[in-house]
Amino acid sequence: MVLDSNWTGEYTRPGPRLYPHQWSWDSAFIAFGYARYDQKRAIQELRHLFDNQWTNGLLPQIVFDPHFGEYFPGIDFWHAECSESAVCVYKTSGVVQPPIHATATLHVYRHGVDRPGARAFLEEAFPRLVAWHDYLYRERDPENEGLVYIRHPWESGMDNSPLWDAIMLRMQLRSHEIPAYRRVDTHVVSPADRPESAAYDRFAYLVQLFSRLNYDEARIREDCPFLVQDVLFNSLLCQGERDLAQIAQLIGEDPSPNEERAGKTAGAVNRKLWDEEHGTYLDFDLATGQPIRVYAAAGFLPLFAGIPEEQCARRMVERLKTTGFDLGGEGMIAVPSYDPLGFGFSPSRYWRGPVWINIDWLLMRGLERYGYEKHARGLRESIVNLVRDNGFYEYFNPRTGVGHGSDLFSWSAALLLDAMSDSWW
Ligand code: 9WN
Repeated sequence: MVLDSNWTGEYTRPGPRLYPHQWSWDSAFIAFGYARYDQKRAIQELRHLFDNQWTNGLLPQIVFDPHFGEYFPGIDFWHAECSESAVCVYKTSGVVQPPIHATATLHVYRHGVDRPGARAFLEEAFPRLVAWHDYLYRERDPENEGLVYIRHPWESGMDNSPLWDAIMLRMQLRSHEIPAYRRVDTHVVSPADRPESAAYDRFAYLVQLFSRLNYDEARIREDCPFLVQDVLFNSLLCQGERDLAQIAQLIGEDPSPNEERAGKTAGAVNRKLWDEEHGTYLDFDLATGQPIRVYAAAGFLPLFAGIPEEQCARRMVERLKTTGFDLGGEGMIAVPSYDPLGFGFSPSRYWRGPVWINIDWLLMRGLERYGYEKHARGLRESIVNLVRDNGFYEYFNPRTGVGHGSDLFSWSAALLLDAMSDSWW
């Protein structure tokens, strides 16, 4: 019902009023849900995104729908036409989101009832996915480490997380550097749920910087104050490469380049991002050359990609149980996006602590992958109960379950459908 009401005929809106355009990782999460009951739509959803890929392989965070104007920043703020690579009628933003698309594509194939149709889509999607991952490794991994960087909080998908606070604080803007803009989000939902205006000033500043530099990645890399090797982004890329290798095999292509890249990224995540002291993974700030010592739920998501050794996975589960995340305990309804005992936690403000269904779903599948059946089952029940009792909200207070942000949020519905089905691995 939620997915049907957000379906536009070409793609699914993440939320009816707050997010009327197409968002990249939302579409992938949504495809996991459609894969269970409407293969045609799952394919259309991903195809519409791939059709707006830049010629350099960048898969945009947003594909704008000209029928809906009310969103900041809209098409005109991005100036994607400044990039030589954005030939796609210039209707996209100029940043990306976490690369979970290969995993979604393989999932759609696995659950496809129309087998020839499902296979044909694999063939169609394969070059798009290869171009997307090639772009990331080519443009975002200049030292060839196997780790790619993000250059805007929006690229993490966890836009207002305490993970970014130190970088945001460092960005001392002068008034003439803050672009003129008018937010729409705070007129649609409560401003108390959304990022503060100082965060939006910085979000907008970064967008203006990218368009001023014509989206030239080499120049952006020199000037951008936000360059982060993010745990979640790289974990999803690693799993994406594993799945791309599977797709290659299914359509008779050589899987070895993707297997190698997956191995290289997994190795680099373990070497550079593992925090031995706290038994979790940490983002790395390329501007300071230091780890970002902020403990968010995303630090546990290498489990989803099978990255940690068994022994590290055990430590992570211990840590999830004994910190404010309270896995399997009575204190939290589900695992919050940020440690409730961490500095700057908020139970209701966007990405600063509420439960997000996508994060808990990734964690659930990760726990399942490592054989932590009881915890995976507990998390599955939490996801189902949370949505059943409180509605299809974008995020939820981890103590009370009260919903926040957009109502009728598409990925909460889509991932609920997937969570209710069998184990994956
Ligand atoms: C900016 C659409 C998107 C999600 C992100 C979430 C939120 C946008 C915003 O909504 O971000 O991309 O305007 O706040 O943080 O993960 O993809 O649902």
